[in-house]
Formats: sequence, structure tokens, C-alpha cells
Amino acid sequence: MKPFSIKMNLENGNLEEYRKKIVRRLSDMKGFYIDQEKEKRELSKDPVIYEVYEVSTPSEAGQLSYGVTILYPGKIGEEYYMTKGHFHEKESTGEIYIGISGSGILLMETKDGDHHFIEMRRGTIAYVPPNWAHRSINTGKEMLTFLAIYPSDAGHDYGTIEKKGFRKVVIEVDGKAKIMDNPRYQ
Ligand code: M6P
Ligand code: ZN
Repeated sequence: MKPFSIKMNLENGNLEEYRKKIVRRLSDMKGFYIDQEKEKRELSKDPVIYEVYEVSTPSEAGQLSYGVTILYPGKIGEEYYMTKGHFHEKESTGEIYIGISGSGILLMETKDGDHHFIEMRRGTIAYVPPNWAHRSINTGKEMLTFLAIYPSDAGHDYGTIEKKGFRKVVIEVDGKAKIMDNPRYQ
């Protein structure tokens, strides 16, 4: 393949071109939020939670792909809007996130019990090492946008998180974001 470039608006993360757009609504992530009653009630409106604009290259070792995620502001109960979160199918692969706008938290954890978080805002360059699941949470009032760069053959393993959830959750307490133990973690 040939080298290429695509323009990104550094204010809002908009890409001039992309290969694939993914829109995730609440109905695409049923059972993810702590307050299941509120989740069910919100499902009637089925809000868009986030969008991903992907520039993917062939899924081969050595290739890199990238994409912009736009995570809407909002909450289900007291829990902020978040991405599904995933491990990589190819566990030996890492990822880089670059904050473009808004504010939030990048929550990470390993299968053997370690966890970590990084505050994301414009200019933050976060490194997700191999073997760490990653989920983004919008704790602000604006869109949280960031650019992610990852090996094209990394793959998404959603199953583990769908089954167990993350060890930690991010909820609003007295108007502030708090990271707490997930009461529904299995
Ligand atoms: C980032 C990257 C993508 C991921 C997206 C949304 O842009 O990590 O690979 O798809 O966030 O997260 P998720 O796939 O967990 O819904
Ligand atoms: Zn990833």
C-alpha cells in the first residue's frame, strides 16, 4: 500500500475522511450501567452514547490503524456515559490515546487484578500497555474527543468486559467525578 494522510480538525477531532463510522447507542450496550432501572428507562429514548470514526488499514502485523472517538456528555443515573471498553484479542498489543477536547477518564485494568486511570483532556497522551483493558468515560459537560492509534491486528475482545464489567466505575457524587468499586463486578 501507499503512504497517505487525512486532515483532522484539532479543535473537535472531525476527520475530513474516514473508512468506517460506528455509532453506539444505549441499546448497543444493554446491561453495562450500574443502575439497571435507569438504564431501562433511558432505553425508550435510546440516546447516542458515542461515535467512532475509523481509519483502518489491513489487519496484518506491522500495520497501524487510528480513529477518533466522540463520547457524548451525559449520565445513566449517576454514572457517566462511557465506551464499552475492551481487551485486545491479540493481548500483546498496546494503544495510544491523544486527548483533543473535553474531559474524562481513561480507565484501565488487567486480568490479574491491576487497575489504573488517567485523566484525559486536550493534549494528554495516554499509553495503554499490552494486556490492559481500556474504557473511556466522559466526566465533563462537553463532548470528549480523542484520537486512538493501535496495531491493525489488535482486534477487540468485548466478551470479557460484557461478562464481568470493569472493577471500577466512575459516578458523580456532589457534582464531582468519583472512581468507586463496581458493585456489579463479577
Ligand atoms: C478508541 C479505540 C477504538 C475503540 C473506540 C471505542 O477509539 O480504542 O479501538 O473501538 O475507542 O471503544 P470500544 O471499542 O471499547 O467501544
Ligand atoms: Zn483498544
